[in-house]
Amino acid sequence: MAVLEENRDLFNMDSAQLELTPFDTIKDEHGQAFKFRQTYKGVPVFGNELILHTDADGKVTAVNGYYDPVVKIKGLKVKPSLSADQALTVAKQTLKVTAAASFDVQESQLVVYEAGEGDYHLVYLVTLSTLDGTPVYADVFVDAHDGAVVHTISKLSMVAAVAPASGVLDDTKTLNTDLVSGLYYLSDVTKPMFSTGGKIDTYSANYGLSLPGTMLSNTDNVWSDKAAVDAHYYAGLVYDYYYTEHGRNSFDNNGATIKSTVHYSSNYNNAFWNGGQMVYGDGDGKNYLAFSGALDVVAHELTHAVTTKTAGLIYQDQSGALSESFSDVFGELIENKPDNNWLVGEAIVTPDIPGDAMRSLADPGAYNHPDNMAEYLYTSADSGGVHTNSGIPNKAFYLFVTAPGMTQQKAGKVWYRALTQYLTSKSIFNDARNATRQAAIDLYGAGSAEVATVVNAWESVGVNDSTGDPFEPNNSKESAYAPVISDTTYNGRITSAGDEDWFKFTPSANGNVTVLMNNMAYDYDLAVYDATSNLIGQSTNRGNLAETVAFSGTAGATYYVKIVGYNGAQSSTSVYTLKATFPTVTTNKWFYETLPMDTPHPYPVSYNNRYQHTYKKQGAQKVALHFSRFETEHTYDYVQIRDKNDLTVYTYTGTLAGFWVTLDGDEASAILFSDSSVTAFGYTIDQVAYYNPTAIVSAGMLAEEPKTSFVDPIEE
Ligand code: TI1
Ligand code: ZN
Repeated sequence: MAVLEENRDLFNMDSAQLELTPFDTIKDEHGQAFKFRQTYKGVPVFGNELILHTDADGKVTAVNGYYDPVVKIKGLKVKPSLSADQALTVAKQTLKVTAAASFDVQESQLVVYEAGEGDYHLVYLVTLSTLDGTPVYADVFVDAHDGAVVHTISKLSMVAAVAPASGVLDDTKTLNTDLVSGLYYLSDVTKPMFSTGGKIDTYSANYGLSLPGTMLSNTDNVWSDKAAVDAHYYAGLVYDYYYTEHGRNSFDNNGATIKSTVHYSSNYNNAFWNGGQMVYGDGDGKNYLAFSGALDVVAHELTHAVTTKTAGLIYQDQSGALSESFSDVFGELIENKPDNNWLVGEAIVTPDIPGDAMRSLADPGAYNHPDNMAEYLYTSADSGGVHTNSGIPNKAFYLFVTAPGMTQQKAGKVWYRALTQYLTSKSIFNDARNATRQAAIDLYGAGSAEVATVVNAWESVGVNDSTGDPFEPNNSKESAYAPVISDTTYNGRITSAGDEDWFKFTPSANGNVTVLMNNMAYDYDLAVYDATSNLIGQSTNRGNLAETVAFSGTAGATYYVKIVGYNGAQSSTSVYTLKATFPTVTTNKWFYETLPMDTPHPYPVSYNNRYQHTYKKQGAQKVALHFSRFETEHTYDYVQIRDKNDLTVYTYTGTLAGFWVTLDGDEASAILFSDSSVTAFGYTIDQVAYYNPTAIVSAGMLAEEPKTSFVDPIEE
């Protein structure tokens, strides 16, 4: 201490006595080492120690280590505002071990911690270790003044690993596993939530009833438990959907660990969310296979957790049927089959009967479930028919998502917003109608086709707005409802004796126009006028016979449809359906070309910036490349996508599923960089596309808009 005091200027130290505390000495035949910890007003400065060495004669030979002269000029208050117990609670929450029954280490110590250059905090350094659940051994630095978690350090050597495995249907997939102290666990530590400790952990109940059971583990990272493989893998896909599609970080949007237990009970024919985790039965093998074998079932269960954390729909009667419906809907959206058949659970239901399922969104009636309020089932079974009456909102969603111009992605945004921002625990179907309508207004604008489409969908299943006709006020030509979309059914009402309902539409090409009114309970009549109020045609059949007006329309002309009740015929509850069919030119102007571009397979090593593909389409507003296969050595070999100014817009590396990349401008280049070792397949660009809104559209050239992938693994 005296030597350090004498030399304190060397370290910019004011006083060795006040700033250093001896804590250890080591002696051997070569001499001694004296260890000192830096302290500030008696509080240790985390990580800062000095070691003074002497030779065997006691002569000082060296001083090494870390001492920070800056900490004392920061005026840090060393009297904590939080108690050690409060810090302990925060630390347990952070590590998600609040439920752990016992801790092998549970310590806390006040230290000064430098979070970033010159950013000092008085913190409780809390160390926790438990084997209850997945092994946890970590340091948490909790600010002793405001309780914020400044930093966490996991002290277990967790190594994220991957393993190929096959699922319930013998399909192969790649699992994320975790190597902890020599054992591999079915624990996915690769998701963004892991930065705050969130994982996907999969357990087995071993055919018993206690939950969560035991974490699945082995020493060779070989996984033969197919139900567990699928529960684990599909939970990851569901996490990814909510995270990338809706920015939702796990079911609580706060990175909560997602737990699943398979092999619950024996031959158990169901799956459920128990309030804290997912639970899967193995099925009896005849009526059901293991329930985790279907992505839509896994998504159904995890969506119950999202619902619980958001709308909180009460699990009975209409609110319960809504909960079931949201689970089914997101089950289908997450399954996201290109040719979605809207069948729920088809992968695991009655393996001997192909094409069979649990429920159908497209046709609930195929499973004896109602698809209209008129068929609503009043029952005390199944919590008020939650798995039956869900058919009504399921069908509304189906009508919405399959309407012209709608996509699964757009419909998913509307349903998600309704669930998370508008619905409440007591919500009934009518509230869901209003919630999805308002969500569509928020996302697409009050006059958008999306709003009309969603209102129509609910009307079609008999979930009517208590305010009556959804298209009011439309009592005159001037207030005619627009936009009427071709080939789309509108459900209006003549609500009083003098009520007139007006609609208008504009064909964008010459050709046949048909206006059809149907489904009336009373005698309503139909007329069509042009913009200068000339009568184009009318239909005044007797009674409730269908009315139709057909004529040859002109591109760009606006036509007005008038509906009136004959002789005062009216009803404030029964709907008529109106459908206009007219020629339209699609506005989607993506043009596809097949222009294969391949790297050599495999690509050579040290191929830096020498291999380049450029797709140029003079005058296009956007261009897009479709990579049907992409495999490079992760991190070391990568592909840059550059725009026409040679600016790198995206960088891709590793093995990626087929994806589109879209750039503004009329040129896109892919450039491969490889280092001096390890090669892989490279890539195949099998298709390209360009966007040109002024192009003349010819049939057969249009397809869906390319999807842009913004994943930039290197940036991440
Ligand atoms: S959330 C769970 C409720 C189960 C209650 C009993 C514990 C549920 O709805 N499970 C789904 C599972 C499912 C999902 C099966 C999609 C097939 C497809 C379910 O529909 N269960 C049926 C068998 C039911 O409970 O009536
Ligand atoms: Zn359910």
